[in-house]
Amino acid sequence: QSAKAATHFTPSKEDYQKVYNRIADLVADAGDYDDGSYGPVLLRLAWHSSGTYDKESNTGGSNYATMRFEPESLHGANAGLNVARELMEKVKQEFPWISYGDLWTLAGVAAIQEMGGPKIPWRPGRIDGVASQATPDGRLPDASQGADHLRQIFYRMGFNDQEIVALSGAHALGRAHRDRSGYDGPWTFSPTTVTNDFFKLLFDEKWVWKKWEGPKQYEDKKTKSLMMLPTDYVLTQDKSFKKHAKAYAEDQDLWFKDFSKAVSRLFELGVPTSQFVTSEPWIMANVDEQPA
Ligand code: CCH
Repeated sequence: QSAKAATHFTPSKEDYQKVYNRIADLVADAGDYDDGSYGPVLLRLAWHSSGTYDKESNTGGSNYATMRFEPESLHGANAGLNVARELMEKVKQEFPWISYGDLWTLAGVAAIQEMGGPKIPWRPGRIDGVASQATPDGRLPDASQGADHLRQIFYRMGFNDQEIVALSGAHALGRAHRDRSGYDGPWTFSPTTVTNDFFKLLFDEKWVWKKWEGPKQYEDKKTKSLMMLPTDYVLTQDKSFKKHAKAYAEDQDLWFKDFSKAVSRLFELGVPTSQFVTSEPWIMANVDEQPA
């Protein structure tokens, strides 16, 4: 790789595909970690590095990967994401020419695609920034709040109600950790596969407050093994959110299509168009679509 670290190396789509493949290897090679995959925590890293965007001041977003620096790395919302950043550090060592912003968002793309989700159009061009470009704490959503808060946070990024709901379906994946957010448990029975089960379960199960010492969260009455955050449950209570959540519960293809579009945009927040190396985003190949 040393030749490729030279200043004038211009990586091609094939070079980025190699990075994607390396990330995909690591996603699958998770041993006993959580549910056997690093996919969910990598997606969360990509989302938290993008979701700081503010369209008014045009600050935040995925461009500068400022979560590498304190205090952003220590913001409460980012607890546990050191796992994902450290994992990506291995990839960075092998492919030193890629920027952290491109690496982290490409990891989000690989996580979704390799866990059976839709293709996420993606293109490189983010550049490594400096600590002073980090945004203040409080730009990411607070799970204990309601519909007004969700709108305030996501409208600030430039998303509408339909996109807020589409993005929330990511909670089909992964789990909450007591020692990270304080919440506990998975949202679905298949936390390493991208499905519309998050929406289905929201409507099909009866959700009751969990009786415990931890932060207020819901549990499914039947098995008591699943959870919903207050911000998840509100998607069934707010009239406008509910309309979209119902549609996604009934039609996984529709959700895949809308989720793909919204995530693709999410990962580009804060990146000046002029920085992208291509006007048409790329579709990266899944590992199983490539010759062995
Ligand atoms: Fe989320 N999320 N998220 N989330 N999230 C948590 C975990 C994941 C909120 C709160 C939490 C999105 C939106 C929201 C993932 C992707 C997305 C946790 C548990 C909390 C709390 C963290 C822990 O303890 O480890 C709130 C509030 C919102 C408001 O909308 C969006 C959008 C996305 C992606 C598109 C993923 C994936 C996880 C699982 C992480 C893991 O480690 O398993």
